[in-house]
Amino acid sequence: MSLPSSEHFGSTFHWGVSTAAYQIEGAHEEDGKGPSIWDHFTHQKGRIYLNQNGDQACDFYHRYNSDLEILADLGFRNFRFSLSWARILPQGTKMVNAAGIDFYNRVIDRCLLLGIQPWITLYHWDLPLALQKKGGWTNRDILDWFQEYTSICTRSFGDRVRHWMILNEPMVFTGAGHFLGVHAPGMKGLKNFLPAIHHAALCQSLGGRLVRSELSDASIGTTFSCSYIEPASSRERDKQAAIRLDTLLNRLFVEPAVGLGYPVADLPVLKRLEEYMNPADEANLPFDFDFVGIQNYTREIARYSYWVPFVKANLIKAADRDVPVSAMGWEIYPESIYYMLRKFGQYHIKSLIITENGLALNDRLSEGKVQDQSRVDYIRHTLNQVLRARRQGIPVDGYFYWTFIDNFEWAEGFYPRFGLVYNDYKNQKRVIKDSGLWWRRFIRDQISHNENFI
Ligand code: IFM
Repeated sequence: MSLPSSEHFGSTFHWGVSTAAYQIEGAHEEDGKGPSIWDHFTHQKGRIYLNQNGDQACDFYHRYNSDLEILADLGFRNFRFSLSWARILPQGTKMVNAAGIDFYNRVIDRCLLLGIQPWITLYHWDLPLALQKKGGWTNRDILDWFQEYTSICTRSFGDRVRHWMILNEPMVFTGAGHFLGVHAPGMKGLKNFLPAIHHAALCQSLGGRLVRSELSDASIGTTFSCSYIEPASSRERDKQAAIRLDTLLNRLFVEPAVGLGYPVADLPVLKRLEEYMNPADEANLPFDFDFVGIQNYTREIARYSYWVPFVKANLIKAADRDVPVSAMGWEIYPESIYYMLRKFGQYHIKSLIITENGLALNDRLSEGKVQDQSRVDYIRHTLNQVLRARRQGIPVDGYFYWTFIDNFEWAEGFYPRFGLVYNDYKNQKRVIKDSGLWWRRFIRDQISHNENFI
């Protein structure tokens, strides 16, 4: 197949990179910032690979000026980052930290000066610890807390920021953080998972409505993790297992948002969400998003399992499947993004943006270079799949690579490197990887039409 240059996507296609506050900022207790659940969680022994934490991370808090220059130099015109709720409201509500607002004002202004559009995610997992002490996402009061926080953000930054995303991957922060307990706040079980799901689903639509009422010109989205899920065999019970996991991992949050309600029919345990629902809730779950962010990294293979409660299914590790794997242990499978675009395309959402996609490798710095040709290959294959979907009429209007710079990868610590820019954590020295140089050519100079993409 011959390949597209960036021109093939059209001049209005958004090319960008994505990041998140806790993963890059550092300065975890500087200038009045309050602690978040991730500050707390990472300081508990045994939670994170090698007991690492994001106290310093990439020190973006101090280095944003030069980092944004690198970003602009690579040719990106869109930068997705999240706001740290605890930097803005150290106790979660009431007292606003002016220094926190000031920091994000400086980041936004720097972006605009460099010709970069800021895309803000309101919540990327770092809940203020003070709110966790009141139950966090399991407490229905989060609707009020989130409303107060969102209002402060839109009023502070809405004059310059057009693109807003309400939540980052609610399935992951509710599932990993409130059911499995492997992410902050480390809660487990259905009794935490179900209320967290319902309150997150309500906040995603409530946040959308609020941003729209305060900023009439805003383009409002929210983001979903998703993976193409296939059954391990043609046996009926594996097929049904794949349907249940697809319901849980891919459909749970988007369907209430588009007005379909929770997908109870395909995953009956979700009926128990009713215990947490007030009479008006059902009507409040939908919101007419301007775009939905798709975040896809891999494909999963599902099989029936008698032993797994509620879903009666599990995922077969990529390492046990004789397929290429990333440093996260995820199968490297670029076609997944095409199937996910088709899947989300069925919901008739106005616009889909790939707000995250990328490849984690165990990159090495050698003689001042990072040679990551396999990442370039992955990106090229993936973009071909995005173009395939776009040519079939699926309204995909942007692609944000995850991530700009190597950063703190949650429970995996600093080991997996996803960045286009290598970070030497000993001295915070940045080195543009070969993949970053490739992007610069791709976006800026437009790779030749004749080059073979695959
Ligand atoms: O690093 C994360 C990000 O915070 C959310 N989406 C997936 C990425 C890679 O695991």
